Amino acid sequence: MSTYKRFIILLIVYFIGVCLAGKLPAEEKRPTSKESPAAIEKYHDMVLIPAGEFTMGENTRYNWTFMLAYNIYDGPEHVVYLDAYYIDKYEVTNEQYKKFVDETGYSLPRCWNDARFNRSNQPVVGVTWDDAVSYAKWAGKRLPTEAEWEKAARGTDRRIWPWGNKFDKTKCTVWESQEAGLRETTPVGKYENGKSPYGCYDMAGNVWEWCTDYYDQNYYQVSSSENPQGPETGQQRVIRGGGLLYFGHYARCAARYRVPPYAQSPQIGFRCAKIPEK
Ligand SMILES: [Ca+2]
Repeated sequence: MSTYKRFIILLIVYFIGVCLAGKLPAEEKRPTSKESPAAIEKYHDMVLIPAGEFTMGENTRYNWTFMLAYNIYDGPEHVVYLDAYYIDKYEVTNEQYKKFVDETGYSLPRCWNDARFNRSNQPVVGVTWDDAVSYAKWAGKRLPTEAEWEKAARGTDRRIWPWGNKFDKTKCTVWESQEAGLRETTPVGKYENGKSPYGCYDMAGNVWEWCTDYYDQNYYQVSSSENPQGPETGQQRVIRGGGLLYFGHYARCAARYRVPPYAQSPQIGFRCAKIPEK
């Protein structure tokens, strides 16, 4: 092979390399937080979601009719960059919430004495948005933003449910998976095969989970593409993930729902998030 041909081949290889490097996802181009051994020990019940982009929202318009006619739209899909953050692997349990109440004298939530919901390893329910925020502060954490919640649930491949794109009632606690007559939450972490790509449990179903954001149906039209924090004001707060008495359709990772912050539902709980310490 002539020197000239070798030069041309090397030039082509070089340009292909440059083009591929330019297409690396943001996750690989931006620095991510490293977990120190101390952090792993301290936050063993949380997972570190690396910095980077993911696709948020779903473009599908669901015209779904069952008893009621729905026109559900959780879009448009849009790419969002998030800094690294920790998020709880599990919904906050009654056992964890009791420690908070015992230490602070905070009032007990509604449903505390309801035998369907008050076992130690079931998720705490009947808590308002303010209750959830107060617990999170006490724990040295905070509620996740809606974007943080969704990325933790679906990862970066636009999947519909935490485990993939096909609904499976054996991987979550929703209406379709309830045994006859059983209308109660399940212990957190029950569904090993229902985990999210990052290892978070019960992101689909069991209890809806409070997020920090105010709700606005049209927010995705104007939201920031980096670390969106939700609308500045509003009347309702976002809840995510579906609940035990909701159809699996509402447990889609991108499904959005909202309730007034003072709601005390046996189907609403929460999990916490945290920015890594520098
Ligand atoms: Ca849940």
